[in-house]
Amino acid sequence: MRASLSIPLSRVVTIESFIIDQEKKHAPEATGELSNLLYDIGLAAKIINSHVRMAGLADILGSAGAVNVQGEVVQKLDEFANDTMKHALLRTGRACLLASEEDEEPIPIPPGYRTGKYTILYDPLDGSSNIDVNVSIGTIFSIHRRVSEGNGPGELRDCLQPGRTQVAAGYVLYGSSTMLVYSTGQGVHGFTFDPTIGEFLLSHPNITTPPVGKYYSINESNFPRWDIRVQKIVRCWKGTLTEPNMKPKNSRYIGSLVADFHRNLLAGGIFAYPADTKSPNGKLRLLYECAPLAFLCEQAGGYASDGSRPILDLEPAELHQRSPFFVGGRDDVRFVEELLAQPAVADRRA
Ligand code: FDP
Repeated sequence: MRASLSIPLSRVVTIESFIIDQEKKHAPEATGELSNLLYDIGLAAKIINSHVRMAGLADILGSAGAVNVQGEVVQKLDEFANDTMKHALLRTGRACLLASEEDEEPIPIPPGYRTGKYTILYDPLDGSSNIDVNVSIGTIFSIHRRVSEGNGPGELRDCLQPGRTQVAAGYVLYGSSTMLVYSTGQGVHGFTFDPTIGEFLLSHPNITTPPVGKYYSINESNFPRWDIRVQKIVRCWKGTLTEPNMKPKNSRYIGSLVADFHRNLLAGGIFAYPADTKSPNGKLRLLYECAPLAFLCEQAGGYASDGSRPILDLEPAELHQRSPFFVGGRDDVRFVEELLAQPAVADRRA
């Protein structure tokens, strides 16, 4: 139920007041810059949300590159989301460099604007193949403190940091309601957008995820392309193969990472996008997708792995690097690591 429906509006906790309280409690010496950066992202989320809610009207208003009834050029939603994030983050003096899943190169601060101490990496609209069919999509973000010295332009190495050093990460889910979920390393907190007052309200404080979940989420059409050990893991989840430490699970796969991750975070489960013969390094992007969700999951008591190593410990070599990804309940992900550590031999029971 929406917080505003059960709590008097005068008593609800907005995302702004929550961030300030968290900062006062955990980092009284902080300058407030990270808090402001989170507000900037919250504002971008509201703008993207208002356009996502109009997406069904795109055919009426015209498709990408076409001219709408007002004579304006209609932008594709993912391009719009990317531009909105840039506009919200580039000119505030808080960032030294941005990186977007939609841009080949890092995005510098425009000339004449101050550079700050943070880099923000983001996927402006993840699950974009779902936009046209009215299925939930999301925005994912990851924030690091710069490692290059001084206050000049940011450098590539400011972006290429392991997930462990993130100072904050989060996502916005444009679903049946819009939610912003984030962590600055003090737990994971979820806010639901109340369109009647235009605010994100605290609805899910201190989210935790169970060590063993009831769902598994994977694109099973890739089954023939997986390593024999991944096939075995999925058979255990389905219940067609039995292992002492694994009870069968229920399958749920939307094919929209933020939505799949969010459901499993709240209800308990494991999401997997392993390597396969078509995508030998996996499909998902380490910096824009895996690392921020791994950070949130660990903060909620879960775990994320590339199959043998914690996602948060991976040292990125490239901006758009991909990684196999297993994320969810701690024991569920450890089970994957254990089975992947075994020799790749056919199981006679399978
Ligand atoms: P999409 O291709 O629709 O943009 O990383 C992108 C992503 O969606 C994720 O959101 C989603 O989890 C995954 O790819 C789905 O991939 P498959 O279609 O291969 O299952």
